[in-house]
Amino acid sequence: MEDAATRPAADLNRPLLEDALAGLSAAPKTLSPKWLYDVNGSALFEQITGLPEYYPTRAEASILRDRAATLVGFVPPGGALVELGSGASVKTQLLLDAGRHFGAYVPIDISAEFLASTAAGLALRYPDLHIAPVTGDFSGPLSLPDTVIGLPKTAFFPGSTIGNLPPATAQALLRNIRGWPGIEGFLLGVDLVKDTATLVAAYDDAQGVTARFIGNILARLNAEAGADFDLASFDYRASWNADLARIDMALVSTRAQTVTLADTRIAFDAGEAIHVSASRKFTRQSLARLVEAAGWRIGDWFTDADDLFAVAWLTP
Ligand code: AVJ
Repeated sequence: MEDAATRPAADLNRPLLEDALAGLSAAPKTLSPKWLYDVNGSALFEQITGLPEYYPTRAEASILRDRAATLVGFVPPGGALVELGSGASVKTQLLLDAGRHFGAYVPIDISAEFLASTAAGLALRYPDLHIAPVTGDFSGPLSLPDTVIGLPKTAFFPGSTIGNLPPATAQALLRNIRGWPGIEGFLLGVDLVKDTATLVAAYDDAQGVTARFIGNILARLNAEAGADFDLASFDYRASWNADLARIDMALVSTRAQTVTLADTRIAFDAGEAIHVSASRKFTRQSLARLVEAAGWRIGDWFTDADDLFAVAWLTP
């Protein structure tokens, strides 16, 4: 067995290490949420979606189920549905089941392993659909497979994942999609502003699954970036930031300590936080401002019976 000190440099996950070094050298300390979604993290997130406190998945699914016929009607015959951050594509099946006229489905996800198994499962279930998975990080520019370049396209970005991107990154992504050849519309799921107790409970569940999901990023740094985090000395904290309309998710050092990351030593004060993720919440108005600045308009707006969540139909 090699320990972190003797592990050859080539074994390290360099992009993870470099990103973490930059984030942990900043004040306040940060880590990027994109590193949450390895195989373990993706499985933990799937578990979150079934928690009693985590309403967004159920609320969005109820919209997709109740409005499936209307929503798939936005996709022209033979058109491609291009999904960002597809994960297990559970919600997508509500659209694919109703959208037998689709020509192609392009799931884009950062977790290559998760994507491959999801695509294989979908191929069995939808034998006539062209499935063209793309491994990619949608916080940067995206390129689409050649096989779908000529098709009319509808983007699908459910889960309110747009709310996890910093506003400038969200803008860049909206603009990038707006520039895809053949883009005709965009189905965008967004979580809505609501009472603080409901919001905080959704991100700080009683079973501690969200705490494990966020804490997994430190386990990953230990396994892949030569770090020596003592996981037991970081607590998870979720809080509502009313000014920025977002939930902040952080790991808080319970004591003064020094952590080594590859060769770099990083000092923590007792009570010092690492900001890991933010989940922005929207109103129809705040979403309109965001999308209009990127060349889209809200053409239609669908909410669940309890007004927890919305699926917006955006048009160029
Ligand atoms: C799927 C990325 C939108 O912010 O609600 C859930 C991620 N993080 N609980 C969200 C998440 C902690 C989730 N997104």
